[in-house]
Amino acid sequence: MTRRTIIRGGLVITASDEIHADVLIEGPRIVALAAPGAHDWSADRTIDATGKYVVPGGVDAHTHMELPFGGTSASDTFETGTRAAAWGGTTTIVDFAVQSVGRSLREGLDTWHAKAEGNCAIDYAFHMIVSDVNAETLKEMDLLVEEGVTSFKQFMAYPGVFYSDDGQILRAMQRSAENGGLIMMHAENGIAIDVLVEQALARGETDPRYHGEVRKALLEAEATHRAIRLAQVAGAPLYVVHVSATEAVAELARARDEGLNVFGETCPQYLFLSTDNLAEPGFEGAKYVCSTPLRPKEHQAGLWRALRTNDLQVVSTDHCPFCFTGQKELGRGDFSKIPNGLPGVENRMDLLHQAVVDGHISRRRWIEIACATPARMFGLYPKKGTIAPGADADVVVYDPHAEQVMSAATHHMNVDYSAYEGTHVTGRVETVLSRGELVIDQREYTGHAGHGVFTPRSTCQYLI
Ligand code: DUC
Ligand code: ZN
Ligand code: ZN
Ligand code: ZN
Repeated sequence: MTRRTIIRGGLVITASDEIHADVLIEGPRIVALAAPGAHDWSADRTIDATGKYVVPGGVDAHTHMELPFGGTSASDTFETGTRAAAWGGTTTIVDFAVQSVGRSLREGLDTWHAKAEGNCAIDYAFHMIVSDVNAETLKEMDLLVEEGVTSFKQFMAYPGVFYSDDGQILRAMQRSAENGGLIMMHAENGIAIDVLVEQALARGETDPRYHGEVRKALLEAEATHRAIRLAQVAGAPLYVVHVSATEAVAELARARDEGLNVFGETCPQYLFLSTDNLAEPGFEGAKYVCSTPLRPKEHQAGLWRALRTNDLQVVSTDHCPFCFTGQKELGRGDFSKIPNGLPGVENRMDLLHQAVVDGHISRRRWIEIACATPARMFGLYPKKGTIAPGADADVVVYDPHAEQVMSAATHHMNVDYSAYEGTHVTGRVETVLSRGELVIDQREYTGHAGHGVFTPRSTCQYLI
């Protein structure tokens, strides 16, 4: 017998609607919505959501579990990171498999499958980081698209590691124009940044705050512009990851006004944190070193505005945690050696709900940028990202009135600090289902490693 669950009496919020409804789940899927009480459904389990929101599980389209980077490795494994994601109301991650230079995409993807398989609490999918564009790689891209790995990240930053030059970028974009893949761009001029890093260090400017000064907003905007025009020449869509500078947003807005299939993502750290954090006394600023870097506070209003006008479409985390002790500390005396990345997979849904409370976005927009659009952008909709008959029963019961204080003492990410330590937010995840199974049951973890499965994706469903 298939297990039946009813979620009763909540306000169901999707990207398009807010309705008071009961939700019927059979096995792994949602099968019906009905006016509260207007049915004679029987169930094995009833969840009372009176006074609560019933929302789709979050889709975090940008995470780096166990990423080897900067001489160390991101501190969340697929097991700890997906458990923390579930605690924060996220039920799908799209993580980045990495091609090493000189190796095949296949080898990189297999390596990431092996890390994730059997270890995840929630469903997962992969993007592929393309570090070495050559004739073989380009052919492999076609095969990956067929296997449901339909997006490819390239880097205009990090020369010698992940970096692609303009010719390699153009070739990959041309290929994606043919095979339906979506190129995701880390848009920062890494060649110029490396010159500024060398000059800063030579002047004795070694503190974390100089990380923000050398990685200039103009160099993000310049790279964003270049990526857009290369994509236009190739006739390919483009998704720019972790947009932090308003100058880069302006490039995206212009391209979108021209009718191009150009999309942008930002992250909670750019909306809630700033260079003030990077400049915290002593070496504390290292906790906030990520790329693109945090920007002066003035950029935040422009990012919120772009999220409202749809010049930015997605908020993902770029979750890439490194412990302060032993990992961030690798960069004492040289900011360029601080591993780049912030923890956040557990915090995203709550921080964006706080943005609803603060009046930056509406409730439906919250669900759109955190669930529905990432699912559409990366070919997971309507299986993920909405509450509708036929969709996976990835559902969060959210208490919009609960108060919480974010802290490393209470979070579930495997990292020894919180980027949001002491931040008060209104709203909290109460119960989470993943494909009909309880993963969080009234603030108790009931999930298990291996519940989450690899989820192949179709091509982008968000093209103009
Ligand atoms: N940026 C980060 O902050 N960390 C990992 C990779 C990246 O591009
Ligand atoms: Zn990046
Ligand atoms: Zn990233
Ligand atoms: Zn299970």
